[in-house]
Amino acid sequence: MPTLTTKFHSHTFENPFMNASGVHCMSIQDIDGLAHSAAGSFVTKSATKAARAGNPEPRYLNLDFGSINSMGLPNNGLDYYLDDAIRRQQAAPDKAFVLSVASYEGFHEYVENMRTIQNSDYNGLVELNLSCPNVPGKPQMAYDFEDTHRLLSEITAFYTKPFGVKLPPYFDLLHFDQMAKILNQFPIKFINSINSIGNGLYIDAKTDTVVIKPKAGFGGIGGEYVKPTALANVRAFYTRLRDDIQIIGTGGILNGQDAYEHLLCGATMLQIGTQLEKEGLAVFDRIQKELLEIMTEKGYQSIDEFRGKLKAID
Ligand code: IRO
Repeated sequence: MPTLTTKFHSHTFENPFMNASGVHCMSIQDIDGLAHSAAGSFVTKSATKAARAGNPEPRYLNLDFGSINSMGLPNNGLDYYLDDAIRRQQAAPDKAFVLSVASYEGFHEYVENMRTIQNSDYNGLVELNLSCPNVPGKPQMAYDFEDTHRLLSEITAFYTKPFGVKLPPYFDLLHFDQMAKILNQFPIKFINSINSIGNGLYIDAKTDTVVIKPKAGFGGIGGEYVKPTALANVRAFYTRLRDDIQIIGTGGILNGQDAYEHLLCGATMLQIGTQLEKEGLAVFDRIQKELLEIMTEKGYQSIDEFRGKLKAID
């Protein structure tokens, strides 16, 4: 029987699967569900300094081929997730997870939130979300290359704990080059590609209306729709980033084959968003079985044997 054991940063996980931030991780109860599930690890809902109610509803809809959301960063505030993270870390030091941090106010709140974590007892992994597409009037940080460079400079001037960045999808090879060049200058431990494809539009054919209320129906697209873009982003960064920067592959993972493809492109951990929302926690068990079947068929004993080994046509 092959193993799904995965080394990520300084931690070893039974398998690479996690939730994607935003799904099943708003409350301590949600997080407990993940902690007790078959997932190898989990990430918390992106937190802002202050608790937020988020955008007006309806703000999420499952679609035949994915999902659209404009949640608008609803969360219980950084202290809520940080206090819980510290408690979990003290109770089970070997059960690593990821604390997700965002910003509502922009640049300075990102810095302030990271300072809060630096000054806390939490010393586990942090995912800095530079790619929320759904706050009206606020652009996605990681589409501004100069600001991203400036932000990472400011943060790494004081931040000494392990962290990575959640990126939006990029669509141009030059942008992969530019962002990789920036990220390679900083002591980040990982990236997470991709966040949802921002500002898509889904129309209800019967009523000729949009399906979510915020931003006139514009929202982040996830699920099956986004897999080719997600794979391209994982692959593009895998071939451009320093070897010590690991990749969390997120986007369009519905089954074992999707997971296998993300790993083949170079991902180390794998996050599931839309399909977790649709299927619930049982998704983790199913996908692991499917991935193990594929590995068995191909004669692989471990993920390390095929990670990153996507073949090109000569
Ligand atoms: O609307 C959200 O809360 C949200 C966030 I922070 C994000 O990073 N990605 C997304 O699709 N939705």
